[in-house]
Amino acid sequence: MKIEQQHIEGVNKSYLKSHQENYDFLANNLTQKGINISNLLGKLKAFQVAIPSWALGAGGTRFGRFSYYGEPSSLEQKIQDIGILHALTQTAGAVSLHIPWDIPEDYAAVKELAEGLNIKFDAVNSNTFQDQKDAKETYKYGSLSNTNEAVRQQAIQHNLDVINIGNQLGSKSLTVWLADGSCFPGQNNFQTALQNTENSLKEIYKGLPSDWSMLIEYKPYEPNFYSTVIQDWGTSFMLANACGEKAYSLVDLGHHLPNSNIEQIVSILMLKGKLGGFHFNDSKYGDDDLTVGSIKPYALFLIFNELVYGMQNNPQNPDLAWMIDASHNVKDPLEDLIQSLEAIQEAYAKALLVNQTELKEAQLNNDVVKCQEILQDAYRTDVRPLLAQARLESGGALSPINSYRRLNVRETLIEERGKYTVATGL
Ligand code: LRH
Ligand code: MN
Ligand code: MN
Repeated sequence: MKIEQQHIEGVNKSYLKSHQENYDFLANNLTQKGINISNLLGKLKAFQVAIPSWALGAGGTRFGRFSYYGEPSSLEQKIQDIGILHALTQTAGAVSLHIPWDIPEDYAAVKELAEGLNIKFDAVNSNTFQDQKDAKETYKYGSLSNTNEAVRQQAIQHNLDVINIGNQLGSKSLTVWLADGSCFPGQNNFQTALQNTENSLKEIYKGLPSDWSMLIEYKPYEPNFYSTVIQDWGTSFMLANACGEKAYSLVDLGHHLPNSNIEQIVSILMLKGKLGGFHFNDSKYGDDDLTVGSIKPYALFLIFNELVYGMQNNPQNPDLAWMIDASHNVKDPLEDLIQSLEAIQEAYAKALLVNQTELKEAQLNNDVVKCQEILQDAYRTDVRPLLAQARLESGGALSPINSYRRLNVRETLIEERGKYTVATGL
C-alpha cells in the first residue's frame, strides 16, 4: 500500500477549518512574544527521525508475543510501512537497519524503493548479542569483550560486514550496542573485558570509511544482570575518545538507571563534541521501550531543551542520528510510531520556544523562580497546531492517527499481506 497525496488532502479537508483557527490563535500569541514562526516551522520540517527496521512488527517480552495482523515480512514491506508513516507525518524520512535481521537481497531494488518514498538510510546497527545461523563461534559469553580471540575476531568481522552493507545503501554511521557483561560476580574480569572491548572497537574503527562515524551505545543492564561492559555514558565516552574523532556516544533514553539526569548527560556530551546519536523511547521501570512521551513528557522536554541548546551553541558536536527505539506489544505498531513521532516533534517545538536570552539573564541573576517560569511557560504551550501546520506545508496529514484510521491503512495491509504473515510466527 502506498498513500498518495490526494488521499491525504482528501482527509485533511475535514480538519482544515478548525486547524486554521487553532493555528492562527497560536501563531498570533507566539508572534507577540517575538518568536519567528516561519523559522520555527522550517526547523520542525527539517527534523527527521529514523524508524528502525525492527519496529514495524509487534514486539514482545520474554513471556510471549502477541502478533499484530498484516505485519511486514520482508525488508521491502518494512520500508513500505515507513513510507506510510512518512507520507502521513513527513517526519520519518529515514530507516535504520539491524543486521543480520534485515540484510537487503537486491540492493538496487531496495534503494529505489526507499528513494521513491523519500526515505534515507540512517545508521546501520550491528548485532553480536545473538548467535547467528551457521556461525562458528558463540556470543554466549560476550562478543567484542570475549576472552577468546576467535570470538572477538568474528564479532569484529561482523561489524566490518555491516559497514560494508550500509555503505552500499548510503548510510554514514555504524551503531554498536553490546550485550557483553556478566550474570554473576566473579564471572568476568572487569578490566580485561573493557580492555578487550576497546581493542576490538579500535579494529572496527580502522575499517570505517572516512566520512562515517561510529556510535557507541551504552546500557546499564539486560540481558546481563550483574555487570555490563559498556554500562554508562562515561564508559561509552571513554571508548569513543580512545577510538578517535569519528567515534561518538549514543544515548538511548531507556538505558539509564531510574532518576538519572539524562538532560545533563546530553548537555555534557555535546559540550565535549561527543554526542553522535539518540534513541527515543519512554520508560517507567527500565528499558521498557514504550511510546515516546507516554510516561515522562516533561523529562523529554528538558532533554530537548539541552539538545536545542547544544545544536545552537556547540558547533564542535556533529549532527545527530535520531532514531525511535520502541517496541509495541499491544498497539498497532504504525499507530504507536505515529504517536512517538508526534511526541518527539512536540518536545522539540516546545524546546525551540524557550527564550534562551531571558533564561541566561535569569540564570546570571540567580532568579531561580524566573528560570523555572521560562522553561514551564514553553512546556505548557500547546504547540500541536504548529506541528500540524508544518505537516500541512510539507504535504502531510493534519491529523496523522485519524487519517491512518480513515484511510483504512491496517485493513488494506491485511488485505494485501494476509492476517497472519511470516512475522506472526503462527
Ligand atoms: C538494546 C537496544 C539497541 C539494540 C536495540 C534492538 O536494548 O536499545 O539499540 O540495537 O535495542
Ligand atoms: Mn537502543
Ligand atoms: Mn534498548
